[in-house]
Amino acid sequence: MDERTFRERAKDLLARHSRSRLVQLPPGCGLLVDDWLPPDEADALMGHCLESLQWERPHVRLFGREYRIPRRHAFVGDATVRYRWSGLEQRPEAWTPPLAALRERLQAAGFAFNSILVNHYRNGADGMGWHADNERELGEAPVVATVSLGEVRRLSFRERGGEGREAFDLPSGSLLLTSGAVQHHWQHQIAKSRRQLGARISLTFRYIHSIG
Ligand SMILES: [Mn+2]
Repeated sequence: MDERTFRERAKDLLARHSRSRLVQLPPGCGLLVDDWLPPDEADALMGHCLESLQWERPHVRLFGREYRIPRRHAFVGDATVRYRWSGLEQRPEAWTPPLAALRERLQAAGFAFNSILVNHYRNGADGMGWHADNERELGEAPVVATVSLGEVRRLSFRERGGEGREAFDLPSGSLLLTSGAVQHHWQHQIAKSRRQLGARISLTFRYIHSIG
């Protein structure tokens, strides 16, 4: 999706949510909606994900080294989608009704997705290092939607080859949408923390194209 279309659709959402703001990640941008889900709905969805999804902690290859990811993850999507990352090829598990309903809502706002990469950060010792969501199967300008549940964690951004730094504390029930240019020009991470932190789940909606 091009930047102009993203901004137009983001503006529609901005007008409908009082606790929302546009954030600049030049030349891209993001839309942060703090109250996308009411608290009780966010809690119920977190319980649903913990009970229903097939959680794994796979070993991945990164920079020639094999290690076990410091978090749990699950992958949900349309049956034909395949996700390749860090030497793995993953088949999705099927949409559950609550997750399908969440996708419908994003779709109604003009953002199409066919899968969710779900991460479970069990406590402050879990995290994710610097990276961009720029795998080839995400296409040229991938919009990513992140719905956060549970503990507030800080998502940090750093500009590639530049001085830009941004960070957002993502509350339970919030939605962060990032435009395609963000993945080209910025990296992001969930830093580990020495503080006592409860569990957080992030639902990261993507559109994965099939590549021959
Ligand atoms: Mn990511």
